[in-house]
Amino acid sequence: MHKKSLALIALLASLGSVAASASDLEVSNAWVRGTVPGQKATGAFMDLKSVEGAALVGAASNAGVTQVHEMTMDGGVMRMREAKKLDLPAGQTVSLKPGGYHIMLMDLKKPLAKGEIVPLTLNIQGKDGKTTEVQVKAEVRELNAMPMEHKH
Ligand SMILES: [Cu+2]
Repeated sequence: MHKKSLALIALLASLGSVAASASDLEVSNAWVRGTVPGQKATGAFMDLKSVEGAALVGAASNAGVTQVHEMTMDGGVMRMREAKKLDLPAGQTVSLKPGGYHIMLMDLKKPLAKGEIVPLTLNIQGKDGKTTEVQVKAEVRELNAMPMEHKH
């Protein structure tokens, strides 16, 4: 039963008839915080809006190791950890921003200078449970565009 439905999904995908769910997602204001030489990690930020409702379940980039992160308070200290799933409720803008959810770029292959474009791939799970890839081009902004860390 399970195997059969997987085969059907593969067939539909190969026919190109399930390509629509990616266009359900609007991505705006995508940017990456610039880095200085030797800095190995930074964040990517953007606004996401799903018409039908969806979830962000992963991200990828050639810039380095890429993860979706969430910020949590742990005994008064802000920490971040990988988020397996970020819900995107229908019609609501969900902002990835410094101090909140973000896409973490780690083990950077090279510094990211202002004005560069970093291509990102978002893995978006639609209401139907299928995951599609959404391509985003994020512009690198200056290092001090917005502080990433919360200081207490
Ligand atoms: Cu992070």
